[in-house]
Amino acid sequence: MDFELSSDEALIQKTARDFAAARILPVASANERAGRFPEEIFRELARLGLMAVTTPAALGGAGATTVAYSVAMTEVARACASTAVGMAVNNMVCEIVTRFGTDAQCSRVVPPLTGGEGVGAFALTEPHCGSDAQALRATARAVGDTWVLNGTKTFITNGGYALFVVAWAKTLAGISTFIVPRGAPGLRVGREEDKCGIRASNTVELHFEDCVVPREALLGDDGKGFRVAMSALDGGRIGVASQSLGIGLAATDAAAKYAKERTAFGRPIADFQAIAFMLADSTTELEASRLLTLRAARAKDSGQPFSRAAAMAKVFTTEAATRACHRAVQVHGGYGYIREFPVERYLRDVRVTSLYEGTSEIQRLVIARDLLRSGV
Ligand code: COS
Repeated sequence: MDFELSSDEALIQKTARDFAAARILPVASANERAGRFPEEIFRELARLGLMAVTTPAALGGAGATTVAYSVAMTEVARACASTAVGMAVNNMVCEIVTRFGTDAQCSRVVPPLTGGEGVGAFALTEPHCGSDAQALRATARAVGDTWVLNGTKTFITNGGYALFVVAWAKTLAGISTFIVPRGAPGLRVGREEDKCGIRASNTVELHFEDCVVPREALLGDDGKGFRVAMSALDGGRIGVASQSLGIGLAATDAAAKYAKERTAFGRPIADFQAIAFMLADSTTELEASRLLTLRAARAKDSGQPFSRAAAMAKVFTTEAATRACHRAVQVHGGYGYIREFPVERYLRDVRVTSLYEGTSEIQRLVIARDLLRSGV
């Protein structure tokens, strides 16, 4: 397995790193504290191709690989995990529509999302079901030349700002996928969640109340939407792994810097094995995470099955990054628990990564089912 980046991938990584340092990091902490959705940053990310990295250039994307997407995501998340999750969902929505949409759907929906006119949202989860996605209750009835959607979606990232929502509902044929534009009659944005972390991201309920969309809003085949959702989540899990890697790296960087500056008993605390070994463990686990994540991304790029690889990357990386953030707070002592230092934000931000786009338990289930079916 080749883990070297191609020159295009390295260029995208550098573009993301430079932009994150210049434009995202300086406002990350203030935006997170204020719960301010960084719309202007998303527009600038779109201009750089980073809101749709794998989408073909003909539709306004960067036309690059999943590996390029992964390394760009890590760079953005190193600066601001809230920005990273908004970027991740937009990338995922562009990929779903490009993959399953008709030419007409692609040309109507994708260019505004790649061009920074607004963001996309992914609406699967409902108040009573997250892990058990097939239990969703939203419905879609065919009425004349329209579909009429009813139901409630919850924890919808970007939902309050979405230009297009990709939403799942049950028709007579089964779970199906719909593209719902902003302003569709009967689509109402509900309450915004007051979250523990990633507070600059927008997380809302969406209510579909006799929401009317045209027949052409159906994405893919009627009744085949569950597969669309599952295959989108496989890719999304590489994004979340990449995001959590960025948060873990930022926390470990901050901890290493602090350990060299802070003295105790007459020496920098980095001289104590108790501290140095924490940093060593975080760095080792994050490097293993990086390799698992790149491996999943390369598998996706080469057209191989990658569900298991993506689930392994997600469960390992999100949990390793969470440990790294805990250690970073520990290295800072009391200073790790106050807002003057960034590590408390990393710890709050990282926690959601082993919850959304499939909990750690769901990743283990996906891995176990696959290995019991196909062997190790
Ligand atoms: N890609 C394509 N198709 C898939 C798939 C995948 N990764 N995983 C499952 N499918 C298909 C199966 O092949 C099966 O198709 P058929 O009905 O044609 O045989 C169908 O989907 C049902 O699969 P399965 O029986 O495995 O479904 P389960 O209800 O047991 O659910 C889990 C599978 C638990 C893995 C799934 O519900 C899941 O991932 N849940 C987590 C959802 C999630 O991540 N939510 C977060 C939302 S975004 S914040």
